[in-house]
Amino acid sequence: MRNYIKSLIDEGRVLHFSLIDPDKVDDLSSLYDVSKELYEHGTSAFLVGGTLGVSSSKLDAILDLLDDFPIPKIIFPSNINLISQKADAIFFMSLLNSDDLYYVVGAQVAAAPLIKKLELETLPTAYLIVGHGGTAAHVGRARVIPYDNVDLAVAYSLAAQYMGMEFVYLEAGSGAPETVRPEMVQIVKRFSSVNVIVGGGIRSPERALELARAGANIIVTGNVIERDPHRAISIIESLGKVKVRE
Ligand code: 1GP
Repeated sequence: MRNYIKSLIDEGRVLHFSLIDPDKVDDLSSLYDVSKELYEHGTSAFLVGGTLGVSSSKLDAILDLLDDFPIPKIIFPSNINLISQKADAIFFMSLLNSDDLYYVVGAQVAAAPLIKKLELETLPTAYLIVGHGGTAAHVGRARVIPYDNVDLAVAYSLAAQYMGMEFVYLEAGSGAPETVRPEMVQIVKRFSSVNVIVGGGIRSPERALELARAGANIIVTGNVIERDPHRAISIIESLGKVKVRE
């Protein structure tokens, strides 16, 4: 999975990942139809996860449903209950700006033996909560990085890089009224060599493009898929046309 993602990034593409929150899915057949559209329009992977109320049986049901589409299914975990053999990989994330050691390393230690047993591929990721932060910031006891504090974002990203993490996820929080700012993405990319994932509050192709042009490698959208799938598709199509630097 790591190689698949890296090869797409190396081709100079900006990827779109579709986030499905199992807790927000009421109708599996309409999720199937939307997922098919997202796949056919070029989303590069499905992320499955959510902060509140996700049962492992619902997680498995969603992963089963997505199995029809030959792109990666990656777990986006909020806690140790979100582990499944049905996924292709898991973001093995540390919430680096949490004040609670559980979210920095405790959950990871608790989860590691099961991940080993299931031979689930891990994608080493620093999860950094920025700005609004939403439910993830509250539950994860994050000391959020202000939207305009690029120095802090760079410091955390470099720390992540030096600890061997390959991805930094700049998260404004699901449904955030303001996304991570392109300026922050640009400076993080200038001063570190991590792959940058950006999510939280991205609802328009214009904003997605600004973030892509600033250097984001992966754009994640969740809410817009549930609320306006056609808009999500227009985001995917816009990103598909981006030609990246270097
Ligand atoms: C949340 O970054 C993701 O963890 C996606 O956010 O639901 O606002 O797209 P949205």
